[in-house]
Amino acid sequence: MEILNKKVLVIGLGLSGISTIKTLCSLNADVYCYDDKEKSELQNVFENLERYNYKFIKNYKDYTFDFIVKSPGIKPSNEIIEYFTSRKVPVYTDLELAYTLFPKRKIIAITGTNGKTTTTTLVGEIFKTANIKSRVVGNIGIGMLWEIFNSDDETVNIIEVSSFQLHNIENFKPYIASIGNITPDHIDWHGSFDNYIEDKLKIFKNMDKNGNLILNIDDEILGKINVENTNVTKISLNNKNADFYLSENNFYHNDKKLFSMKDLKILGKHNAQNVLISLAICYNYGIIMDTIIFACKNFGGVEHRIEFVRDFNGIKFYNDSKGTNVD
Ligand code: UMA
Repeated sequence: MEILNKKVLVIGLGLSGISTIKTLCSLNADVYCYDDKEKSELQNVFENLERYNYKFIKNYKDYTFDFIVKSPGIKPSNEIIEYFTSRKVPVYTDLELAYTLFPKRKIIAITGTNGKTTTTTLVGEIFKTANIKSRVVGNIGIGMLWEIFNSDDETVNIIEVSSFQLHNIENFKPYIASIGNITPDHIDWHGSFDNYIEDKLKIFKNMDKNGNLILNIDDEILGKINVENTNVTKISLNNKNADFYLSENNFYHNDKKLFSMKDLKILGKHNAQNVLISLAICYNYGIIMDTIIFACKNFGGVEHRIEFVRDFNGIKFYNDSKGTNVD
């Protein structure tokens, strides 16, 4: 996309908005931004953006724009989004823009209702161990556009992707993608579970036979979907027909035993699932299995995700304060 002088409105001045503004300004777009918060509440943001040439506006109806980039969490039913959508102004999130602005960058996209942060972090660790230039970005807490703008075509972008980001994609096309599970979450945002599922499944809609989609076939929804446009690698905690599976607490690739759950520092079936997805992603990327196994065995988990705190009077306490749903 030719971005020079394009008039763009960035809505939401959080992590994603700041990263988007820096990138668009650096590409010499004509950048405007809006936030529900008042100017006085955004002083930190303005300081962060001191070096960039953009305009903060409140009276958005006085303008027209070539396109809008909204913070992922802003609902489609938001008044400003509806205002511009009804005027046929395209609305994207940073995920679509990342692909549109930098189509040659290598993208691994990881989604699922639960476990995506752990999987994304583990995949990042495996790439690091394999000495492959990579960055972990996205829903994990790192605005992706500025990171991708500052990297090169050789760097692999390992992106944690949310349903909010996927809602607004058109052409986004990862090289490898994974969906770990789909259970009800963010229903207030999507309007229904069916809409949520539809948005999650968009992750592979533009993929082709050069790519690979990793699916957890134990999941009620993912086990039933029919994917024809790209290659599929199946993972399972109990089904030996999957490409990567767990059997009697051992990890297998096809029928070759790789290592045992006991070799890992992280616990639980949910983490075994995250490991299986990571194995499949990294193997499909071409990393040698010994390196993948070495990195998995050394992985210590992610803060605030079923993180063991202490044993008190025989009761084990875990910190899962990052969880956003009942599952
Ligand atoms: N705002 C408005 N109007 C609105 C809503 C928000 O003006 O209607 C403004 C707020 O005032 C705020 C800004 O928009 O100034 C957005 O802040 P934010 O915290 O919602 O968003 P970011 O800081 O940009 O963080 C986003 C993701 N947040 C959401 O999707 C809600 C982060 O995921 C992500 O890490 C970050 O981009 C970088 O990519 C968080 C998350 O909770 C961790 N994600 C959900 C999840 O994991 O379940 C999807």
